[in-house]
Formats: sequence, C-alpha cells, structure tokens
Amino acid sequence: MPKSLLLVMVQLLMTLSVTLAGQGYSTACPGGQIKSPNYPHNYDDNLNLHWTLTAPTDQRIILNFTKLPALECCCDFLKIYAGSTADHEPIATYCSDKEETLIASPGNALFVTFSSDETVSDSGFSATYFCLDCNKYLTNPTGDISSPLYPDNYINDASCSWLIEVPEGNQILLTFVRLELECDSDKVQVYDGKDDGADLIVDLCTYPSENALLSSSNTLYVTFTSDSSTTYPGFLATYTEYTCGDVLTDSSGSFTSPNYPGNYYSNLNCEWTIRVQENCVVLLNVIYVDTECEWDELKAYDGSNSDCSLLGSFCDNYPQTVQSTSNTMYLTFNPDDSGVGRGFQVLYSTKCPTASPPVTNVYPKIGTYPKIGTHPKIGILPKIGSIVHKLIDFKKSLLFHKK
Ligand SMILES: [Ca+2]
Ligand SMILES: [Ca+2]
Repeated sequence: MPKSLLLVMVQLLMTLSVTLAGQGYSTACPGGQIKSPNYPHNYDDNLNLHWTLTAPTDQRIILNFTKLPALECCCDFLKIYAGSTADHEPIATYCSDKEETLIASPGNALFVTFSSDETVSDSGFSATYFCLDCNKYLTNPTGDISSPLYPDNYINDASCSWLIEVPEGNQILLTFVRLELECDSDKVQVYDGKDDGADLIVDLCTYPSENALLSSSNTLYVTFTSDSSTTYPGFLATYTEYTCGDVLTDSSGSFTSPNYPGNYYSNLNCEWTIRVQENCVVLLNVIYVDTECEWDELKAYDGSNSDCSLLGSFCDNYPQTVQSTSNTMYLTFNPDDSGVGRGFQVLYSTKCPTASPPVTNVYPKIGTYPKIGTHPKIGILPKIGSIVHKLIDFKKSLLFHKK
C-alpha cells in the first residue's frame, strides 16, 4: 500500500476516533469537533472518555462549545486540562464552575475528559476546535492583521506577533481600522524593524489619532499581548507595501506629499524626478508647504540626483518658484520619525527657448550667380542643408543649360 494512502487512512481513523468514539488523540489542526455520544440526544451511563488535542509548539488550541454543556451536574463531568494529560492543571470543569463557551489552551495541548455515572444523563456537549497560529511571517504586498478571534473578543494570555517584510527599497504602511483593548494590561506594539529589538514606533490600547504609520525600511514587527483577565474586541489593521515618489515626464503636472491634505507620515522616503524635453528647463512652483522645518523639508536639486546643486529647500514659506538649468529636476522628501504637518503641493511646468527667428543672411547673393535664362526659385529656406541641396540642383541646372 502506498505510504500516502496509509497516512490518509491513519489520519481518518484518528479523526473518527476523536469525533465518534471519544477516545482519541488528534492534531488539532486544521480543526475538528468533539462531542458526547448520541449528541444532541442523551449520552450513555458509565462513560469514561478522553480526548487529547495537540497543535505545533508555537500554536494554541481554541475549543468552542456550540452551547454550554448540559450534564447531570452532581455526577457527570466534562473537564479540560491545560496540557496533553490529566496531570496538568484543570482549566475548566463543566458544569460546576464554567460558564464560558470558549476555551483557549495556555500551551499547545488540551486534554478533555468526560465521565458519567451509572444513572441519569442529559444531552451532553458538542464543541469545535481549531489551531490558533498567531505568530506570522507575512510577505504579500498587502494584507490584514488582527487580534485572535477578531471581531469577537480576543483571548487571555495572548502573545502574538507579525513580521511583515516587503522587497528591499520599499516601505510598509500600516493602517489601524479598529483598536479597542483593555488599557494598562493589553497592548499592541509596533517596531520599526525585524523584531522587538528594533525601535518602538507605537504602544497602543485605544484607536490612535494618527491611524497610519510607516516603516523606515522594508520590515515591520507588530506584537499583541493580553493578560489573564478581561478581553475586548481587539484590533484590525491593514498593511501595504509603500513606495513614494515618481518619475514625471509630462511637460507640466503637479504632485503632493503622501496623504495630502491630511498629515504626511513620518519616515517617508520619497523622490521625484521631473524630466522634460531637451533644451527646456523645469519651473517648479511650491503653492503650499507645511512641514517640520529643518527635519522634514522638501528639497529641489538642479539635475538628476541629490549631488547636484540645491535649488531650494521648503518647509513653511510659499508660494515659491525655482527653475532648473537643464531639463531635469530632482526632489526629495524624507521626514524624520517624529513631528508631521500637512505636507505640500507643487506644480511644475516647462520653459523652452522661444522659436528661432527665420534664418537670414545665409543665402549666397543672387547677384553672384551667372544670369542665364530662368532662375530656379529659391524661396525661403530655413535650413542650411536644404539650401546646399538647392544650390547643387541649381548648379546641375546650369550644366544642363550649358549643354
Ligand atoms: Ca449521570
Ligand atoms: Ca486583559
């Protein structure tokens, strides 16, 4: 028998043993169901069943009862232990002390026992379970992150992390959609790098007034932690790979700082290149600017990069106009990690030399031609090349006439 088929059969048997017989050992991923025999009809007497659910070491198990178990409370018991055997601490006993329908394993395993005595039964219980993996490495260009079970209340003792990484050279824009936590004990923290050793950008328990933040490079690390009591709906945030700036080649146009007219983001790394037709120059008109002077200035350079001479640096004084000496202007906007404003709006246009006047004084004097018969019409010839050709034609015609 092929190994893969054998594996499938073993898994199937394991699943059956968990859901039907109630004497099972199962990986809790991707999920399944446990229930009392005959559910929703009355269970049997003299039962002594157990289930072991395990997840990979860095994951947790969520057990969710469709409704509170219905048992003979004096004498039949459903118990849930904090590990893979009954040697671990019981975290729930139905129906004596538990009124919650959602159980989260403290570690990566749960042990569930169900026993009934020799008389009187009830409808029992049914629960679904699944693995909760709240440590994620995300590399898609966009995505969501949220607290476990969002939009339902998060779990206690959560310790989740998300590492977001996009291609080098790009930044990550993280935008909070909702954030509602138990302040002082539960929090979301965002670090500007690969792990919690990087600079802490924010530490939040309520929805922030600046709901979007930007990484300074291509990684962002987010953590969510909760203590052992009191939960709230938690948080939802979206992220997107972010590039700022453009190459502009139209003869005129405009652009603004990101998020304009809202405040720009800290840590931006923007560059614009304006390249217009050759022999023309770029006119830049800063029609509005409000940035943190000294730290967050918009800079315009006379050429294609920041090694070229600085034409202007703008933070609070507008309108202002600068002009390049060639057909290319380069602009940068690199705000630091604190203090923001509304940013800027600029217009640009192209200034070209006025059209050359009609070329004069390049014709040979008519008087120098030998006068013979009809003279070819020279007309107005704007270009010397064509004049030469016409002169050659003219000479040919003279030769022809001489024949
Ligand atoms: Ca009983
Ligand atoms: Ca809490």
